[in-house]
Amino acid sequence: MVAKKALITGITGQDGAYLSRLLIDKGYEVHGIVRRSSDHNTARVDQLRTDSNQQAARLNLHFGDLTDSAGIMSIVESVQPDEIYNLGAQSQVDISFSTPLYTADVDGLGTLRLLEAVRVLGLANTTRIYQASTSDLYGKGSASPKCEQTPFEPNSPYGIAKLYSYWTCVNYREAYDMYVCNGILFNHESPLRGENFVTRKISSAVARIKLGKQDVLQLGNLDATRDFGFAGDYVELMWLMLQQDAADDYVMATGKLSSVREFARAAFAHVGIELRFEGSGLDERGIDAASGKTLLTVSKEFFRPTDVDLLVGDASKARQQLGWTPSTTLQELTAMMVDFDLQREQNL
Ligand code: NAP
Ligand code: G4F
Repeated sequence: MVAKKALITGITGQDGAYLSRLLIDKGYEVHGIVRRSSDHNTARVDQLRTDSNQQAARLNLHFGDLTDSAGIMSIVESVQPDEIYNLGAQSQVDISFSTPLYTADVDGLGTLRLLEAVRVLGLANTTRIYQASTSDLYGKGSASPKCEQTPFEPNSPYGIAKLYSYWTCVNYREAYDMYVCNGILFNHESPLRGENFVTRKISSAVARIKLGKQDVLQLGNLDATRDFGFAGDYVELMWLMLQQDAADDYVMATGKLSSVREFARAAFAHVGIELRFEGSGLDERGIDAASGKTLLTVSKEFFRPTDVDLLVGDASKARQQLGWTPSTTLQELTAMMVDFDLQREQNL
């Protein structure tokens, strides 16, 4: 049987790494777009290239960038993919406030470039497309939990750029009958999460503090509340979405809430440190109940001009129509991340 071909933008990111492993295990020929960089940026998929010859033979990397229409067109033409997973993005919400134009170019127009490449190359009826949409689309809306019908009210340059992509995908599905799906993903984390995102910032700091390599962890909005899942569970649903009779949009979420403060408390607890919170606002501190030492402080530097206070999702549609449920609990996820960082720090 001829192997299916998948093209992944953002293959060097957290989700790209989990998804490429999943697809290779399913027998796919995987192609990934890698940004040109002055240094090595494929660390998250390097293991796939050395695990076994069979896996390495199924992984093909191409230099490209979502801001470069001609390059994207040329890669799509040469690969002729059965499935495209558009994971590439400037994905940091806080950074989008300082780079709004770049974020709009990559996260908004980048999707249009990909869809146009598929359409212009005559692949509209053969190539299925997954778009990495986001719970950040809901922004400041107060309805909770959020489902596919909940109105979008994005309040960051990132969320607004992703909103353009969301509707572009819906429009290409309706106008050109293309198989295009939006996965509206709530926060999903893992040991491969970038260290600028709050959960990994916490897990890596907890490991360093436990090992005596760092004194204090500085965070921003401790009250922010998120629906944290495990990235390894979420990539399975991305694939499932492209295997249906008809394209549709789905929320992916655990339905459970945790504040940043609670996540930090659980991460410290995992290494045997009981954190007691005192004070409020910028004066709030997390204190080691045993030693009385301050291990966590709040800094203005990590607050955003506008933030999303609470995000929790209702993934009933994915559960009922695709049989998908996330299997990893928040406690397991926290333990997995902290243990990974402890081991990494010990080996440094
Ligand atoms: P990530 O770890 O930040 O990875 C982003 C990927 O996009 C990286 O491979 C990055 O390349 C690539 N990229 C950045 N700019 C690019 C450009 N101009 N052209 C081509 N590629 C570019 O993000 P993730 O957590 O895996 O998320 C994957 C996707 O899901 C993103 O679109 C994100 O916005 C979306 N999403 C994520 C979550 C979440 O909680 N993780 C939730 C909802 C939606 P480099 O490695 O070179 O930087
Ligand atoms: O980890 P975060 O940066 O994730 P955020 O903003 O929710 O975005 C992530 O999830 C989205 C899905 O909703 C994705 F679309 C997006 O690509 C990305 O993967 O921040 C989570 C919360 C925020 O409210 C932030 O203000 O944590 C709060 N926070 C508190 N202190 C912090 C910090 N965030 C970061 N990054 N760093 C801090 O020190």
